Amino acid sequence: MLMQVIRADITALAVDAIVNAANPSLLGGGGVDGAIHRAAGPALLQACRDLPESTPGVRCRTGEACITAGFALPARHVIHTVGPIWHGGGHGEAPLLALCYRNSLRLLRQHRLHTIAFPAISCGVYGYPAVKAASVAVSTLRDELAADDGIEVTLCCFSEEMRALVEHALDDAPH
Ligand code: AR6
Repeated sequence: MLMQVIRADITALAVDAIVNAANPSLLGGGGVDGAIHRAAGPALLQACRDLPESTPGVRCRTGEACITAGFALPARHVIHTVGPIWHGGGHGEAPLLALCYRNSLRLLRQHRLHTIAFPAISCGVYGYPAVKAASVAVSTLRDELAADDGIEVTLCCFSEEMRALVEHALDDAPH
């Protein structure tokens, strides 16, 4: 398993799948979600609308993941996942965030894809503390990925500060 950390705009990455930090409606928003929808074009919104709702207005619950095409993006697919909103850490935030990573990888494997880029899910509007989120991301990915499964993971950070912090989590986590 290969895991790298870069500072980049995730919408520019030509990987099999980029992950979107979405909200349960999957109908777009700000942050990385807004950037992905702008870069993919209106066909992405239509593809999201076409996904079934589990309850009115909910296409993807917290911790779940759904896949669409990437449309005008250089990435072939978008895996939409919904991170937890940070409520202080005592409301199951860490296991829910871990589920986002696990369920995204599950979809990647189901679709026989190999390269995936994640943004720092929940670390913007949803308020998850960056150091804690980086540790969940790295330990979950290490746990999920075998050395020889051919999957290449890019942790795509939008700021240098976040890149350094995730790099640190990679150095710290048990190998
Ligand atoms: N490329 C990579 N990372 C980015 C980009 C980009 N183009 N733009 C922002 N980030 P956020 P959340 C980083 O707020 O906290 C939306 O409105 C950003 O710096 O996008 O999971 C959804 O619709 C931060 O580190 O996602 C939801 O309502 C990280 O991406 C809500 O926000 C995540 O920040 C989800 O909140």
